[in-house]
Amino acid sequence: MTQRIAVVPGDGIGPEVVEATRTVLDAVAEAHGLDLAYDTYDWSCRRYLEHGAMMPEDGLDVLRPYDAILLGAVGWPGVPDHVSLWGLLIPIRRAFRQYVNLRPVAVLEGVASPLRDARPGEVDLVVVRENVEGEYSEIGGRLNRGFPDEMAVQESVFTRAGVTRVVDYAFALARARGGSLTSATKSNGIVHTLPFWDEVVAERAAEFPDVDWDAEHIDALAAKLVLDPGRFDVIVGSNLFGDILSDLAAAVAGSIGVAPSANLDPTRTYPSMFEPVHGSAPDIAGQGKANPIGTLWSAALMLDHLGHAEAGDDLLSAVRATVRSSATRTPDLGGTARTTEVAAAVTAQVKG
Ligand code: GGG
Repeated sequence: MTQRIAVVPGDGIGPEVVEATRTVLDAVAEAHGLDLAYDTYDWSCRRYLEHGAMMPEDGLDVLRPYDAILLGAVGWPGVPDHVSLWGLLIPIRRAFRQYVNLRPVAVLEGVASPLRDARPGEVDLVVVRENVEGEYSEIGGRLNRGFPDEMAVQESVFTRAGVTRVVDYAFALARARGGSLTSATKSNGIVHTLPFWDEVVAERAAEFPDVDWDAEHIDALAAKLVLDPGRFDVIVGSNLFGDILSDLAAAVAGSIGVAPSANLDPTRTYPSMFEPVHGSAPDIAGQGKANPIGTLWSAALMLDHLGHAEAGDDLLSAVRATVRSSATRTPDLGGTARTTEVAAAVTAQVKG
């Protein structure tokens, strides 16, 4: 049966890394006999500047029937970041109840971590970011615009259902990995929402008695991720904490250019969305230097989610082999390879 994938390349380097990934996916599909079909949508800041909206009014209805969504990057100078994000990425995450944002982090062989003790094989963790509530909330407003007493209020939203489901996902993942769980909190300073988060984590822990877990305040956790990244396995955090921690962890692993993410609806009622963690990088857009590894790794997560675990593993092995060779590393990894050359090298690995 054909599986249909909606492709939204987006802005900046998004189209470059997505095109590279599409080439590789064709090779993976051929090698594994997969029947994947793609439709591409030009929803982006360019569209916003031309039509006043990042996507058409019925954009979410267009995406709903797909089996998965592959997204590149969002954001471009001239369009405020909150406009581009709340006009495309965040509505998709929310409408399709993608309440888990899964962000694996590993030091790949050939990628130098800025930390002398973080070596390949020693850092292998997953950040589970709550993806549809928390600090990313539309509730709030601005008052007295332009006056000296101007003010802004933003409400964080933590629901029992929302915290429970993401924490359960993280505990189950830690169990499946034979690892441990760390909960990111800040319940000493944030007096309502994060003590509530802590309570729910402790309650859910009782359902997973075989999983070791602890809670760390986000400030200490950030320091420990730098000082001893190898001690972490699964980290669960609220929307904002998970976002920041996963960028930090990606930097610890050597480059945000290789970091993947999966926005998952674990119930599979709606399509899940796969995107690199990095943004649109306008400074290098159009130069052919973008690192496609984050998108390729995200595509491997997509294949796994679509039921093609072996194809996903093969793609990830091809990515690992490509990064191992200095000739096929992009400038962010200290190499000189172009985006298309990396894609060609991964394709060659896939074809074996
Ligand atoms: N690859 C998607 C992208 O452009 N992400 C940039 C970004 O700012 N994301 C914010 C978020 O994940 O909350």
